[in-house]
Amino acid sequence: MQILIDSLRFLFPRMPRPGRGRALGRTLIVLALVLPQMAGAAPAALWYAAPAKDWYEALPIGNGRLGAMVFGRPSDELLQLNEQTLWTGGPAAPNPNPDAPKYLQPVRDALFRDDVGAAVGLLKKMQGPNTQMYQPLGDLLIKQHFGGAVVNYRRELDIGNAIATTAFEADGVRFERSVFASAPDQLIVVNLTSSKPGALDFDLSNGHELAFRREVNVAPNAPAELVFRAKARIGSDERRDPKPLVFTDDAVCNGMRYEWRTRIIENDGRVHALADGLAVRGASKVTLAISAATSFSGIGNCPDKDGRNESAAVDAYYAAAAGLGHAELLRRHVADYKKYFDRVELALAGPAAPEAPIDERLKRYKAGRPDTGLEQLYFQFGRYLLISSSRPGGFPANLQGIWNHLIRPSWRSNYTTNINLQMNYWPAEMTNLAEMTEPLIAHIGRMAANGTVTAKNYYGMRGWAVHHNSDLWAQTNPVGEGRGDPKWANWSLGSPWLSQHLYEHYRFSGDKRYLRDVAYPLMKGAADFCLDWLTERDGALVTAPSTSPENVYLHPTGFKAAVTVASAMDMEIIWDLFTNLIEASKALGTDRDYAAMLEKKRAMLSPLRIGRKGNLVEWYGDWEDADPQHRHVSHLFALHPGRQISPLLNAPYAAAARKTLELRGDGGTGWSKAWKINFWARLLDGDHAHKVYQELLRESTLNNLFDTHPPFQIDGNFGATSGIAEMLLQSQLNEVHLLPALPSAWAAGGKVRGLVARGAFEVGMVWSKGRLVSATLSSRMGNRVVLRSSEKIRVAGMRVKSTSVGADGRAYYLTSFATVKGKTYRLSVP
Ligand code: FUC
Repeated sequence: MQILIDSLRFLFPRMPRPGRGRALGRTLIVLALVLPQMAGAAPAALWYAAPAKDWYEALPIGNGRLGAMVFGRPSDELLQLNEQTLWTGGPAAPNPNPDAPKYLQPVRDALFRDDVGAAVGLLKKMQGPNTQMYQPLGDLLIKQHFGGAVVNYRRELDIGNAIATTAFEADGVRFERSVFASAPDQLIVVNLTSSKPGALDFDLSNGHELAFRREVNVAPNAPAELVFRAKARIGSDERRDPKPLVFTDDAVCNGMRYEWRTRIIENDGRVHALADGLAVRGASKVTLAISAATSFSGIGNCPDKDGRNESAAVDAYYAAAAGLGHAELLRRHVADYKKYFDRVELALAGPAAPEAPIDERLKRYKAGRPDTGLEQLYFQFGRYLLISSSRPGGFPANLQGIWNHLIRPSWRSNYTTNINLQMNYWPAEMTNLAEMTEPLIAHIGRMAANGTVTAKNYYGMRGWAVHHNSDLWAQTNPVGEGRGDPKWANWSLGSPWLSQHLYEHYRFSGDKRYLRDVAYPLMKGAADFCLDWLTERDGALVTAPSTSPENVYLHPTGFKAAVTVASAMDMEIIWDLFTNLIEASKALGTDRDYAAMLEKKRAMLSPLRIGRKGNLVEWYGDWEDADPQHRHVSHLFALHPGRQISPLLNAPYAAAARKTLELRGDGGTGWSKAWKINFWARLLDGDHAHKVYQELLRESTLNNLFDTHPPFQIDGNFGATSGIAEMLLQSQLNEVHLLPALPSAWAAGGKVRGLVARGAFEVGMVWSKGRLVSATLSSRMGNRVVLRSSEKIRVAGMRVKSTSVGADGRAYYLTSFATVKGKTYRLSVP
């Protein structure tokens, strides 16, 4: 028994200590029964028995700013590199379409007389330039020479330590290469070894689709290095032939410079220069350090003439890490990474596929074989991707995080704000990665600055406006260049939706200073825009023009259109912002008059309606959809990520949301499925959420576990990670709801540790046979907690009362008690 207890304690360090009575006994029995089937408490690695065939099988590493896709090819290894600030173009034009404001009233007039065709034509006249594109940095090629055939090959991505490793044997020699992107030292580090002394022979060279300059430095008394210099394209043109590169120092703002170097920092062999690279011969252990920088010096600066000296920046990164060898760089990297990653642990009981390569496991999963190990790995992989693509001081993760090898990536690999950018950050707070929202919050600040100019220049309105596309330069104008479909180009409610993230950061952290100094002023600016944007019709406040991204309706009189008045989503987003501001003003004890005015306006918003089919009405009328299974489910914003609809709050609307989802179906792009996991979890239907999760893994997941739209788009990874957290814990209604939507596939047993709830609580739970067994609650701010659970709750050392409540045909218990900041409470089920 003691051995069992010890090993359980190893797996579950926060397990109650002996002497705590019956609850401990039950927890132990449950764990003893469940553990043998656990898919593995430690996060496994993604491993493969063959090299990547293409980029979509390569493995991503990143430190927020620098990224690489590692192919793991034995004799011609390829690392495709990225740097987060490498984009085409320069500062966004403040007023590219001075004529825009004069069309707003005519658009409204046309809409109000049901002349949608005229409104669409006029809306196109209000568009501006498209955004810029995120660019690849270049390729590092490692041509390794060895004799004999490759045997015992394995490549893996260890997401517990953020290291990609490739290992194989040839001619009796074992070769190993490991790659990691260090955040503390801002370098990508590649370490190569051979088991036989002197057997490591390889050539290094660079590559890129666009022109670049190369330098090879092998001076005595200096580390050998390979230098790559180039310049990004000026415009976001989509012509097949890129504009020729211009290397000038003239006054014209003509694009971003960039440089990266591969330096040999440790080497026990010989090095010499080749015409186009470096040769290493007779080594047994070599470490390369890649440093990169662009001339980007801020969103308002021309990256060429006002850019920073990128070479000096590359040097500075090396200088800051001077003297650190591979072992120390690795130690610092792992310590930094684990500080974030180890905060959350998820272990699910249930069938785990036998130890097999991920591509093999995915194949079997697609064929219908259950694999809870894969399901829990994908959750942790989402957290891995967020830590690797969004670090404080940097920029938000774009449509591809930071990983892109194409000079014309899909949708410009930009920031798309009618769902995608927001979805990237859904898991951040809940899965204990709050720091990773800093780049988003900072960029919202930049968009607010540009968006203030856009609101004024495009509409003559106060506050700040963001349309559906943005980029590094924080562009905020409606895109489309006069040819874009208004169903995406003219969507104008980016600022209130993004403001939700500002407020959620407060709800999870309880940080009032941040709320007062950062979030509140930005949220208020977004509300000012909404107040000006709203107009009155038939006694209600409506938006006009309005769209429901990016759907199309069939008007009863026979035409198809996307532009309407007061789409449900517009009303829900504005409701959300006003509600958050009213709450924030109360929490801060300020701005009471403004809050009172918002309350009045909120009451006047065009109301949500239930339609003929029992669905939630998406448009101004209860009209049919041109594509009833459209990937966007914009009108369910109120269910998720909003908090206006819930089975625990307003069952008829929740039933309408359910009907809407049934009519929409479970299909869609990767991100669409990911959103649906969240929706079903919010409807407290874990089985349906799990079904959609299975479909995401089966139909929208690439062999490297990247989500695919298709093609690759990272939002689905993040959205699914959020959805899984929503199945285990919810708190949007200011209650900490334990296991709100546990699917039967995971009911047998499981354990989660480190999830975060609004109100600033950290939560751990153990469950078995679909019931909560025990939990821990750590209070970060000392707030009062209201727990919602399906079982009565006991709190060790406290007298608490669980009150039974019914909601939506289910029985729940509410248990409320005051908490002390910094204290952890042990909960059990009597
Ligand atoms: C929105 C979506 C598309 C795609 C793009 C990046 O426009 O409708 O499906 O995800 O963003």
